[in-house]
Amino acid sequence: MKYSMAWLSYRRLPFCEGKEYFRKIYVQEENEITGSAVYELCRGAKELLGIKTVVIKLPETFDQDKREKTEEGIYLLPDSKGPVGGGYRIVEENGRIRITAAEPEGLLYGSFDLIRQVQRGVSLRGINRLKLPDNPLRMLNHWDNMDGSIERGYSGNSFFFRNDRVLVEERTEDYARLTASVGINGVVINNVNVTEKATRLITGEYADSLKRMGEIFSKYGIRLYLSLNFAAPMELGGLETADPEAEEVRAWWQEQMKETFRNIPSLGGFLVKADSEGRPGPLTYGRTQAQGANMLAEAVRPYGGIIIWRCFVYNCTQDWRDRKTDRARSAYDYFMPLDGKFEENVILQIKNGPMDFQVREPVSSLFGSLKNTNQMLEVQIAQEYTGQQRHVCYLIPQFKEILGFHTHCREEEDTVADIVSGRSFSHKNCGMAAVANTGSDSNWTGHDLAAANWFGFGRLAFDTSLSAEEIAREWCECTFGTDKAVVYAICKILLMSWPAYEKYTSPLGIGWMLSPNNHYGPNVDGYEYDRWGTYHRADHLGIGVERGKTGTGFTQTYLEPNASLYEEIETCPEELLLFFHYMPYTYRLKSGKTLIQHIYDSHFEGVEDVEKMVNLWEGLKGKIPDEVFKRVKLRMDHQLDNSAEWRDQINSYFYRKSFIMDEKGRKIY
Ligand code: GCW
Repeated sequence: MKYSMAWLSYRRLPFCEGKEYFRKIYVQEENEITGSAVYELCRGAKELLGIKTVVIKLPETFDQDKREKTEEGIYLLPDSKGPVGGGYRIVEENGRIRITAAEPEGLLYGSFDLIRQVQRGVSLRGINRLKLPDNPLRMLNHWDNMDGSIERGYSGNSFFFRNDRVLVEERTEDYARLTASVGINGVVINNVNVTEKATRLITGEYADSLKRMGEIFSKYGIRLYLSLNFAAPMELGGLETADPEAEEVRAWWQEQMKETFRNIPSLGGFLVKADSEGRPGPLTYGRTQAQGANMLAEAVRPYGGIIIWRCFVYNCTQDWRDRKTDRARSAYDYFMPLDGKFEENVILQIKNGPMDFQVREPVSSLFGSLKNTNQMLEVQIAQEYTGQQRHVCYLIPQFKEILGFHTHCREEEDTVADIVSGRSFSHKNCGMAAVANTGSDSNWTGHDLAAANWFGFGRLAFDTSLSAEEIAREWCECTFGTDKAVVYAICKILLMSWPAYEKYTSPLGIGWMLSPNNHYGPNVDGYEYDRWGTYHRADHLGIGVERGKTGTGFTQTYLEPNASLYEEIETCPEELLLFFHYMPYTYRLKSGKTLIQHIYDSHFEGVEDVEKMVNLWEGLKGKIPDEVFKRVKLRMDHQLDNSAEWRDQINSYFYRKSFIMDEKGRKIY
């Protein structure tokens, strides 16, 4: 089945102010990336505007400052004094559009930006845009397995692997086009849980296809990365240990990396999940996370490689009776003492929250606390805990809140966005990564509206100052066109969706309460007596995990004034109240409502919000392609049923625990 091109599915536009520019494209420096830029501009011109473009090579001696002598058209001009790091400038003057950048990537991003402006119906006359990427690394992490399945994948199978083979197909290139069009510059193609065949991806066995894939990515300014297995020296090399301090282990990795980088010269490096959920790591040998990461860093350094080391390390065999062990503290407790001990080519990749991609969590307290270590923010656009791409849940507003969080690590430039961009501590190896939400489905993301998270993550990672509303609108106009009614309804649905999901699922930051293993649908006690460290501790009087000083002390891992803010019930943000504190059902919130009444009200409201979303969507019949309309309609009908299930189970559970009636006398079971 042929797939769509999502926001790059160009429809012929009836009108475009300034379309003449696209008749001629002048290019000064020819290389593989500017080649892609030219290709994209020509393709956009043909499909959006019905124009056949003439491409003209400018002589090396072309002096762009003498522009009055040049003809109309689009000029792609390298400019060593121009915007760096993938940044670009687009300026229209006297019938010429000049895209300038210090690096070819910038010319590519500028070209995609120009096409977006055309798609959005923006006049190109007098256009003047200067864009510099905020984050050096803007990555997607695919959790794809070599048998073709995807861990936490909700949109079909992998398009990177099938039956233990690496796929290099037309779709590889189309994926690269989509991904690069929003500014992503690094892709990890295999699951962080590396087992069996995937362990062999670093050997010669898959070298040819990985090399070709790397080349396709490179044309689009994307670097290929792999996840690796820390126990590879044992599993592949037959050694008796994977101890990072053992001489034979270090030698094994150095030899292996020599071969791997020779086989795949465009490789950027590796993502590592160690000592986590059963995966091997340095702790087995009494070594620290830094010893493990640095050993690998040394092996990849000669090839310019980097090691992205995940901080998702915690005890997943906890006893639920134990109230002192706190999974939320875990990453902090492991990594804080190691601040400053990692090599320059190591980056710690930190999940946005201290638990695991719940609809609401505080920001990880490692952000701001770690000052001398390269850091990357990990978010999840695969909607593992937020409706699995069957519910609409536009996550960019959540990411905006995370990025905007003030850690108070410095007087200014202290937000998560400042830290991971490198502004706070002058780091160079840093940025943002998202667990990807794509698969082999014909629309790539299962739910058509989930593509907004893919597009949005890329756009936001490139430009963290964009608002969630702006990104929604951009995506919508590129995907569905500029009809005002369509844009209004779809943006409204997107922006309502995360708050709605929060309302009808678990209340006030407590999280979880969902079916174990598959993580879909309500199950209040699903994790309550289990080993994963994810409890709500509800009884007949109240609910919440006490993480203040009298509890696990997690509040104290934040820098002041945040530590006190979370410690005190009066100042603790209410949306996180139950994350930080055990509270009685009768506690009065700032709204004047009791906690239990808030739970009832928000659950009824959440489902009403979904009803509104369904109505908005129904109003679009005939205004968007029928196939898309129907596909989304089916999912939204399911979302409505499923949200009602959430509402009724949660409300009934708390009514039965607390014996307190809903003041409004609504149906609770
Ligand atoms: O949230 C958990 C997921 C696992 C995942 C793990 C991780 C890849 O349920 O499926 O494993 O996080 O982030 O490593």
